[in-house]
Amino acid sequence: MTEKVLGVILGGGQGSRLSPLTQTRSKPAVPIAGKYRLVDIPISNCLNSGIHRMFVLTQFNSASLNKHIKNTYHFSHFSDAFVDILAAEQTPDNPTWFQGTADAVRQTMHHLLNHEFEYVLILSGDQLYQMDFNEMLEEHIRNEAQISLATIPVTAKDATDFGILKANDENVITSFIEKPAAELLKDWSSDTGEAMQAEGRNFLASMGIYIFNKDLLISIFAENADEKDFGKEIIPRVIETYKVLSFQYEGYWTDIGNISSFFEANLGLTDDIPKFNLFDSNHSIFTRPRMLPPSKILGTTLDKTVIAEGCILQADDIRHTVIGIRSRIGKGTRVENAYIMGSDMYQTLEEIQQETDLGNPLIGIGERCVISNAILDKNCKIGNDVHIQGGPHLANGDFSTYAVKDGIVVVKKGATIPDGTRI
Ligand code: ADQ
Ligand code: ADP
Repeated sequence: MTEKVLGVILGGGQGSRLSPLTQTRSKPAVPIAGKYRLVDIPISNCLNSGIHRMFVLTQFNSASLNKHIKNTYHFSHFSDAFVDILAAEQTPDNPTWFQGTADAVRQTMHHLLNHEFEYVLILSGDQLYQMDFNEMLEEHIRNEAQISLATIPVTAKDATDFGILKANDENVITSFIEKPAAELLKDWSSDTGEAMQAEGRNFLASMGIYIFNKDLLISIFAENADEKDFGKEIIPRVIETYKVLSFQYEGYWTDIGNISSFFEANLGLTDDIPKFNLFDSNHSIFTRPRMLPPSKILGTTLDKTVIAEGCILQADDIRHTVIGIRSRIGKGTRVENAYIMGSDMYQTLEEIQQETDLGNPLIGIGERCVISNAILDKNCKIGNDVHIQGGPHLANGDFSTYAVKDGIVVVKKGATIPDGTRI
C-alpha cells in the first residue's frame, strides 16, 4: 500500500520558537541528539514504514538543509525513491511566502501532482517519535476514511497546546477545536482507555499527522482558497462534511517546537531506557554517514552522557549531557545538563598553536570551565575559565553571542566567549 503514498514533511515556518538555533539555518536542519538533524526523524519514520517518496516543505532553502539531504538520502537508480526539498517560491499566482501549513501544501501541490499517488501523508517536522505509518494507512483504507488524523491522549495541562477532538464509537471525528482555552476543556474529555486515564490523559489531541485522499485534498483546496492552516481552519471545517478518522497512537511522541522542549528531548536521550530509543533497530534513525574517528576520553568522569563520534574529551566531569560530533572539551572543565552540538571541522595542530599564541579561544570548550543548563550551538569557541550556568535566575534575553530562553542559555553558532566570561 505504501507505494501509493507521498510523504509531505512540513519543515517549518519562520522557526522563531527555536531561535537562535534557527538564526542561520532552517528548522529541519537543526542538529539533534549529537549527530542527526530534526528532519531525519520524519524521513526515517517514512523510510521505516516503506514510504520512499517525500517532499520537505520549508520557508528557507538553507544551504545546510540542502547539503544534508543531498549527502544523506541516496537511493538506487532502480527505485523511484526520493527526498526533495520544496522551498517557498514566488510564482505569478503566489507572490507570498507560505502563510501556514495548508498554504504550504497548496502552493507546492503542482510539484506533488507530477507524481503518481493516491494518499498524501502530511507530517510535522518538529516531533520526536518512532511510528509505523502502515497501521494508520491500513485503518484509513479499511474504514474507507477520506481523511485520517493520528491522535494521542494528553493531560489537561498539555491539551491547550494542541488540536483537541472527540470521536464516535467508530473513531470518526465528530468535533475538533484548535488549542482550546483551559476553561473550555471540561467539554472536551474523551474515553481514552483505562491505561491512559490512569495517567490523567483524558483528552484526544491531534498529532498534526494527516492522511488525505489525493482527490479530496485537491477539492478541499478548491472549495476555500482562503484557508491557510490545517489545524485552525481546514480540519474543523472538513469534519462536518467528510469521513475523518481518528487513529489513536499510544507510543512515545513529543512536540519539540520550542527551546525548552528541544532541550528536554535531547537530554531525555541520556535516560537508562530513553522513550525515544536510538538503539531500536526496527526504527533506525538515519543520518549522514561521516568518516569520523572514534571518540577519545582522557581522565573524564562520565555519567548519563551520550557522546557522538570524533570527540576529544579531557574534562573533569560530564553528567546528564549530550555531546555532539567533533566536540573538544579541555581539562578541568565540568559540564552538567547540557547539549553541546559539536563542530563542523577540526582545527589543525598548527592552527591550535597559532590561536593559543594569540590568546584566542579554540573551537570547543576550554579548560576549567563550568557549563550547566545550556545548549552550545556548533563551532562555538569557549575560552578558559568560562562559567555558563543557566537557571531560573536568568531572565529571557537575546544578546550578540547567546540568548536565554526559559532559563536555558543558548550560545549561538560560531560564537566566541572570551576567557573568564560569566553568564
Ligand atoms: P502546531 O504545531 O502549533 O499545531 P504549526 O505551527 O502550524 O502547528 O506547525 C505544524 C508543522 O508545520 C510544524 O512542523 C511547523 O514547523 C510546520 N509549519 C508551520 N508553518 C509552516 C509553513 N508556513 N511552511 C512550512 N511548514 C510550516 C499543529 C496542529 C495541531 C496539532 C499539533 C500537534 O495545528 O492541531 O495538535 O500540530 O503538534
Ligand atoms: P549547520 O549545522 O549550522 O546547519 P552547515 O551544515 O551549513 O551548518 O555546515 C556544516 C558543514 O560545513 C560541515 O559539513 C562542514 O563540512 C562544513 N564546514 C563549515 N565550516 C567549515 C570550515 N571552516 N572548515 C571545514 N568545513 C567547514
